[in-house]
Amino acid sequence: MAGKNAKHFIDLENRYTAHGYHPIPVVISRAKGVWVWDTEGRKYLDCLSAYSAVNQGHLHPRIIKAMREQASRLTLTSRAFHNDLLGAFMKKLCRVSRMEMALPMNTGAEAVETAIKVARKWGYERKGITRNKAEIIVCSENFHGRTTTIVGFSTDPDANTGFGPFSPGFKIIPYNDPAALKKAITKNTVAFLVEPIQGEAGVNVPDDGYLRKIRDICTRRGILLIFDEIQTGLCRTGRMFAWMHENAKPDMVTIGKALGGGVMPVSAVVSSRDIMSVITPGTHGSTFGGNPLACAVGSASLDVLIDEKLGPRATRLGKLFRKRLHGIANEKVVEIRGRGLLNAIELKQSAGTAREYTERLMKLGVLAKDTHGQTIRFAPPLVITEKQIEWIIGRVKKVL
Ligand code: IF1
Repeated sequence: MAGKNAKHFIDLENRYTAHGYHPIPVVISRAKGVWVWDTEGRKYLDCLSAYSAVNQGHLHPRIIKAMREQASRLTLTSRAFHNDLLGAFMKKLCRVSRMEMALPMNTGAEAVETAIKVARKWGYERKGITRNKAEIIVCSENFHGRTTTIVGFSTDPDANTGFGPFSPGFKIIPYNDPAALKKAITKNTVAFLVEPIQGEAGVNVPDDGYLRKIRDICTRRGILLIFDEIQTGLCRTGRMFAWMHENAKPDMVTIGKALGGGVMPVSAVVSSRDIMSVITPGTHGSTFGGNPLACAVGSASLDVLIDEKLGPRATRLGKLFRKRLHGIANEKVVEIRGRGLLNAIELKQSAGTAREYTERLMKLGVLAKDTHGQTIRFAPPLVITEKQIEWIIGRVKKVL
């Protein structure tokens, strides 16, 4: 268990902070690269990366430098005025995502809410769908954020019990089932919103070809394909975006987490000019969306991913990680799955809960997070080295 010093911080947090989480009992006070240190100086390798928001590693020097310099010049104007960074940052984001136009927001949930609004408005204005009848298809076991509209179409009771009433206009189909998508489309369908890999559901990797198939169905039926790449994007699965593995270019992408370089919330929706043209002055906005500090940090975050080739690195080291996990898997392991450096081990019920394993890993200096009972997710910063992968494997072997 955490020492007395840690206990002080944990008690204080528990007393004054709403209990939305059941954190691993570690109190982090410093971080650098793949490493974090607790209040008593113990060192851990971060295998969560703040749920893939720290792909570039903690306190990346280029990102911190960009933040410091911009913070000494200009941090916030609101979009009631122009600023000298937003256009260039949006152009860079469009280039890396192979899209034409972007809309800057702050958190992932805001980006998803924005995508929902744009898709609906596009449906009414471009497809002639009856007002307030727009339908968006989503998948069971989805995770797209915590706002009431989004949790309204969650299939996780923990995420939505007690938060109703919810927004209508969402239809739920099974993940990884193209036929189910075909059947669910009606004359009022405007979009299919889906994660290329379901993160929270336990790193659900769909069959090869799934992204390509749903792209073709959406094209044929004239509905928008929206990939939520807030967790899978920005090199985490080996490509800049997961859709690129199958060249299944969507109509819209939500981006967040590592776009903020592990420093601050930066998110965005990217799409075509035609689709984005439904947004006109006064129809959408955000106090902090596109703020100069976020643009400086976001731009440096993209530069680091590209210049340090973190996509190919995630592919290479992800393959090594899964190969080593297969090498140490025993009768307790049901499945090892993942892509790039988004990986997970699923344990048998009889092996005990994933949470118990994460607490044992913590004692050995590895911080990983369980998801949905029996799965441990491993998503270290993409700057991790081979030697550090071997170090993690040695400790996973010990707890297995
Ligand atoms: C929590 C999960 C991960 C996301 C996808 C949108 C968002 C997320 C695919 C919303 C955020 C975070 C939220 C955090 C835990 C974490 C998480 F376990 F909740 F599902 F990563 F898998 N789309 N995921 O993964 O982005 O508004 O948080 O910036 O809420 O517990 P956000």
